[in-house]
Amino acid sequence: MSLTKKILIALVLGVVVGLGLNFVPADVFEALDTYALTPVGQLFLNLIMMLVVPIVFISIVLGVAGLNDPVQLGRIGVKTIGFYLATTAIALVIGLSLAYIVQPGQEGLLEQAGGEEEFQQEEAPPIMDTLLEIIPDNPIEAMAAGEMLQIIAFAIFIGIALAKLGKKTEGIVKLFEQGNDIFMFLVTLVMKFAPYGAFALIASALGDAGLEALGSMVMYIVTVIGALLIHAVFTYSLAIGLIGKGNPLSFYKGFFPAMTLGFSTSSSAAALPVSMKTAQEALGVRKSVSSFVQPLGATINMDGTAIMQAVATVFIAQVYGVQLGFTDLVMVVLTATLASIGTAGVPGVGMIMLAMVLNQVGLPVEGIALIIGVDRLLDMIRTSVNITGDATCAYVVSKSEDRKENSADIEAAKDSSR
Ligand code: DAS
Repeated sequence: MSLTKKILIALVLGVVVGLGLNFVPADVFEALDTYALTPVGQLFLNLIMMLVVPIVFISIVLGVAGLNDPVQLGRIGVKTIGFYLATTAIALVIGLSLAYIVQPGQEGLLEQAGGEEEFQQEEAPPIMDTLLEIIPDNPIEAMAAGEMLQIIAFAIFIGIALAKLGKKTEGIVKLFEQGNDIFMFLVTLVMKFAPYGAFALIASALGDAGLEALGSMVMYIVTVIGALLIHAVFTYSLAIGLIGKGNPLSFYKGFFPAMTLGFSTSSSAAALPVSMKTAQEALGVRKSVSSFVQPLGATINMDGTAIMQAVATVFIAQVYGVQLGFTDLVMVVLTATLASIGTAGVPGVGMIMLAMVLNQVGLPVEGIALIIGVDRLLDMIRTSVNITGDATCAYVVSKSEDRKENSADIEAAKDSSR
């Protein structure tokens, strides 16, 4: 049986068992969760997180070194950032529009939902600090701390040096190529454990969410999932079909194993090794493009998260009876887009950024207590959308580079025949 089928079965079993755990005594669930589900889930998460920093560093170094033409790196960079900003803005508009159409929040819901879980507000870094700190003053410390943007920046510099130094450093390039083979092998090895890890993570999350929380939040959950599906199906399919000139169905079929990993781990960073391997092997994305676009996207591009923030902001405003004006909505779009740039793709980061967005439009951060109980479930789905957006960008940019190369070859052939 294929790994994808095993993960799918694990996901279904995880949902069934997770919902079933809502009907066992709380102390039985606690014991099961503490001694079985959480350890297995955390072990799996640690195994893949262990590979993230070396894979991101090595693949970007090789990706940039392979672009022996810095102009090409610049062109890919501009296309990538432009695509990410455009799709995040579209995601926010979809989220805001659906929230206004469905009107999921109603006054007085705060008491019903209980909102018993206290939300510990953490500050996401101010955007200017993030942009200034992209260049690490200590790259080894950046790697130890998992500062993804700093690791990406350092890897780009190393890649440019290797591209420029050419034969002088071909031994180092060989070393990085062998390092890449090592870590790609380890990804395959760790993924054999994925069905067990996925089952444990989902059963634990659903068992913990509690059916009563799910019940009172049903309109909020439906609105978020609806907006995620609209964005994933329409926006990405249009980009794949119209810009990438590809077949959206084969794209989704090929990328599905990575989507299930994003779903079960709720972490773009943890899913990154598999996302890149899948994009390169199943979608035919150029290694040099995938190695640059996807790690960058795992950090700065989170369309699924932007959708949750848009719906949550409107939902909380409705529950508190606050009317959001047009300027408020523009602030939501700006803040949510910028907020996602500074935070890495790890479980629950969307909640941290939501606090920033609520602050920006003057809504009480306490409103987050309403939705925190169901956030883990929605985090799974929106992370899957986040990494699909990154892969879509890599696919579209890679295909445009192919077309550019083909037309250059045709021009060259015409010149030589003249
Ligand atoms: N879990 C985050 C990610 O890894 C998304 C989120 O928290 O919204 O993409």
